[in-house]
Amino acid sequence: MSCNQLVKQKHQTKLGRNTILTITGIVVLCSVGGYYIVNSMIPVNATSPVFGAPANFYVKSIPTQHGPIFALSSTKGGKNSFTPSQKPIVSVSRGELISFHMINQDNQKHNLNMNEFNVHTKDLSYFESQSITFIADKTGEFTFHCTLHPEMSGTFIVK
Ligand SMILES: [Cu+2]
Repeated sequence: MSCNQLVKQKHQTKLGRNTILTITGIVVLCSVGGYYIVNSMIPVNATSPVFGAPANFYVKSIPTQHGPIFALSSTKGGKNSFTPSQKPIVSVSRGELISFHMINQDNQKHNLNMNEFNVHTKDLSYFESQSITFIADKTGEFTFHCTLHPEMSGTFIVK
């Protein structure tokens, strides 16, 4: 084997090792990334991922003269403005994929819960937000509320 060939062979081996390392790195990154993406697509009241765009509801907790309330906005039906109301009402169809995006705009902590659909945010601090996706898998009238302020509530209707 000539010196030239030896150098060439050594060079190829080195390249090969780097290529393997790069591929391993990409595979690991994709697996970890994929795991989180697929995991984030599992509704909180389901066990397998759901592909599709959810109906988005934006919930703000805001202070009022009469205490904190939930204010609601949705992308459903082209509406997209917050309507302050003591008791907001959300109406959806059975089987719909729903995302609640909650942001706390009050300087005390608030959360949002709806036990029937396993919807529970953590206690959110000032301007902290959390999104929860679930399937409206049963019909009826349900209440979502803040456990820290039982008077803070809204109605969730599934038809
Ligand atoms: Cu609250």
